[in-house]
Amino acid sequence: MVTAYIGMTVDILHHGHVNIIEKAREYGDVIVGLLTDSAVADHKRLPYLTYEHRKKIIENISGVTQVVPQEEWDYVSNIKKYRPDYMVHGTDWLEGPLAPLRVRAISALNEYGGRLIEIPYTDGVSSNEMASQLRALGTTPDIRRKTLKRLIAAKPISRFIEAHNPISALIAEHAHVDVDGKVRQFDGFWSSSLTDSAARGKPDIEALEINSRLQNINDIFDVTTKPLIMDADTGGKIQHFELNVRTMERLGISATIIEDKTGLKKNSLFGNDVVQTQEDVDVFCDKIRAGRAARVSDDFMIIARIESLILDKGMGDAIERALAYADSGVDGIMIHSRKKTPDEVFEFSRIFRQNFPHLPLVCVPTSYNEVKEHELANHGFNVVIYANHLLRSAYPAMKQVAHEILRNGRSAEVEHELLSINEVIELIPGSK
Ligand code: SPV
Ligand code: MG
Repeated sequence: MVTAYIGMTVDILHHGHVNIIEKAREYGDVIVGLLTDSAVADHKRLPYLTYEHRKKIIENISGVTQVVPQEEWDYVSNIKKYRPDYMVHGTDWLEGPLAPLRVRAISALNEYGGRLIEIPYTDGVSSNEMASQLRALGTTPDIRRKTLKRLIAAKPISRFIEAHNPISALIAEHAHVDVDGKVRQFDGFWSSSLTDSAARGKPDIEALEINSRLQNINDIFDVTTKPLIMDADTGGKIQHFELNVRTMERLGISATIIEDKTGLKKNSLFGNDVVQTQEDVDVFCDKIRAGRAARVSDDFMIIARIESLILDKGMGDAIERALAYADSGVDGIMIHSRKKTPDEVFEFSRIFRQNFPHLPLVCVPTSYNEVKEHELANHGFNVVIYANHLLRSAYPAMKQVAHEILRNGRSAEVEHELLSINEVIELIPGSK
């Protein structure tokens, strides 16, 4: 059997894929190496569709003989494994960030006499272009909700950033930088009680009505596609939490984080400068169980946030609570700290991981902000949340402009600091 190998992601199937399959068929039986979520995750945005859904689509395309997983961005290990007689690829990798993959693929093929066939890239279709069209179409609550679990499974660490309104969420949705040929971007949004409250000029004391928080998230969802984790403070009364879990899940929120405090909640970063009471372990476990029982699908995650280190209760208390919450079936643990270094959260993770090697761990490095994401990942964290940075960056800029206008009696001096009208139009689809 003569074989021809093609590596593909097939998120949005288009005629470019069909062209390449037809070409490969001229050489042999077509093996599609379908890139897994983790093969893609480090290099570009996670595909909209799961591996299983993408597999179902591609294996039903005529001309495809076999679909196998390609677990890496690089082709070499599958070339070695399947030893195809031909490998077929578009000419888009002759230069640019994909060029090193080409060099390695050629040398792997040369080892046994496999041949590379390159065909011109189909004009007018690029996956990136398709992705922006898909963004314009939006997403569904189901697809959005599931994405957090997929990210956790696919990436060493997923990065979330606070969005307190739709325009900050649009910035978080689109921000990207190229680092070493990989596109780095935020994986999703954090709906922060602190910044949602601050944006409305209110203190972070669980005073905003949940409906106003959810309406804000709904407005964010109107114009974005990435997943969102909601800070639900203490979760409130158990019976209210059960109802709110249903609403969050239906909206397409991926996870809620509830903190083990009781009474009038104050922001954690105050620590013991204000009176804050931690919830009884058993009562909090009941809340976790009630929330889990209330949800419709297990795509929606309930994550317990431990405040022991914030309140100087010690590592022993933090671990004891973490083990109890994990035993009660929670879907993840967030350990919070207000120290300047990550030492105590690393220590927490080291001990916790001895008991629960895989339960997702979340951290919020607001005070220990020198730690790098890869260090957090190496210490067992799955999700990092930049909990307040877009709000904190917006307001100094506004204040500065307000002062300059007052000082100068006009706005000309600050014009260069402002978003141009063209940039507004670019950021907000449908403006023209
Ligand atoms: C929030 O962003 O509202 C949080 C994180 O709960 S913290 O402000 O650090 O308590
Ligand atoms: Mg909060």
